[in-house]
Amino acid sequence: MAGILSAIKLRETGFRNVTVYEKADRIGGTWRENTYPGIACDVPSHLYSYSFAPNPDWSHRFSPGDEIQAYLEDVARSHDVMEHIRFGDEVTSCEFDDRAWTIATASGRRARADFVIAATGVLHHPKYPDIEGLESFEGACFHSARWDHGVQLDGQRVGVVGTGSSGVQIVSDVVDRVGSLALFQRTAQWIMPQENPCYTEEEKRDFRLHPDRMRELRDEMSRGFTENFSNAVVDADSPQMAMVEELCRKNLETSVTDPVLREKLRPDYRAACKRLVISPDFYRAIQQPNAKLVTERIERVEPRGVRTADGRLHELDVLALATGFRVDRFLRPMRVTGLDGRKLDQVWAERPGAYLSISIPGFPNLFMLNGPNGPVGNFSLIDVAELQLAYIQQLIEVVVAGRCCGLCASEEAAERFERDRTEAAKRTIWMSGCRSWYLDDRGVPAAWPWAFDRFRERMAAPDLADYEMTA
Ligand code: N01
Repeated sequence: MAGILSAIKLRETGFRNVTVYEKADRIGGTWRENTYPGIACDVPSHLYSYSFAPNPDWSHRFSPGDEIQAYLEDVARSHDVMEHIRFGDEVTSCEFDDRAWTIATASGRRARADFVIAATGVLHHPKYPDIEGLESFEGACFHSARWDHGVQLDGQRVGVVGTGSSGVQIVSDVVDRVGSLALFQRTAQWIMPQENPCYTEEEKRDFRLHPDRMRELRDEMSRGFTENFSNAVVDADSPQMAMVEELCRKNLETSVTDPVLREKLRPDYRAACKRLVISPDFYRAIQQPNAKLVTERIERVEPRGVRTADGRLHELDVLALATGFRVDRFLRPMRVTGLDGRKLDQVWAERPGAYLSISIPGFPNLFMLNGPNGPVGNFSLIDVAELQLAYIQQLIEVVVAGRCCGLCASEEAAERFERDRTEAAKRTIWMSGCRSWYLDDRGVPAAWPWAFDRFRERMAAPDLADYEMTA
């Protein structure tokens, strides 16, 4: 998503020599990799679209993953991006030598670049659980982001580990066709109810005839999302968070009839502390007669299934691991070397960081989209990337105008940003007492801890006093 955006916008502003490196043989990022049953985006589709490429054909308010994949391919094609992509060639290293970057790829190619934009994504590297005996399982076993569509599910005994957004969507989708379904829950999740109506043919025709209506709808959705959620998650005491909590609690009370199951599904932390799960039908799914919620700790996996701490063996044919992602990777495993031989691996040895999530001191003319500690999870990442790219383009302009050869954030600015960020994080809902992928090794949310409006303001124009320029 962010790589396509970069190619389109850079070319629009006159850059002719733009290459996009894609290690796979198809574009799409998250939407190419995640094809599990039931996948959809929980940001409304008219908002989860590029601002410059509204799509009248979205089928639902929250459209499924394959539609998003097709949309991204469409946009890339119609904006002539495809011819700028080198497919199937993984970037292995980027090295700065005082003037420019040398990009090396797995195929042995070496290319020079004045600027490097890293659009490598956040939720990309699957996190496999460390469960004893996992490899001994005799059935089919795969991660949610590596779904094996060759495996038959109909009538099978299916196990799902994990109750994040992926696990919940998988369970809701497959329950009606599998023989039995066991959901292994380590931590209960709050579930935000959400209707997902489809757009009628008439509405789509109307969008086609009046594209302004899509823009208006996008703006309206963006405003609603920002005010009711994005701006509010950073203040645990906000009335909006209390409202979200009430909606989730009511959803649980009214949707789950069995009091024992209801208590098993009740989280012991505040709603939206973990990334909020949005689902119209998870509670329906988990109450089906062929479904069971397993809350006993997984002891080990055996050839025939999953053994829990109470000694029970849950026999399975298929085991899906919806266990999330390693969220601290970003550009890695690429080897990135900046000024004076500085290695990114060393700079990020403790944890990844960057000034405004975009620039790393000592790494001139390297900029990240959806980099470390940026707004993740609670916003449209397309909006985020568009704002970041417009900011990065202003930095590039400084170099192109001849004011310097290269620029990157100063150490002082990066430290100040990190200090302020860590302090502000204390007030967020993410630090109200739960374990989640937002929290880094210190328990500090690796996210933008201020209102989304503040992010927009900071992205409007760079403060060049925070940057070091090289002659
Ligand atoms: O992953 P997660 P995800 N034994 O990290 C459990 C986006 N997304 O792929 O809570 C047992 O949220 C873990 O348990 P616990 C969205 O930003 C969006 O679901 O740590 N269980 C947890 O339940 C989302 O937040 C959409 O105790 C283990 C689960 O696995 C992000 O991607 C759809 C375990 C991991 O949940 C990631 O979501 C999908 C173990 N050893 C994803 N290890 C939409 O837009 C982990 N778990 C709808």
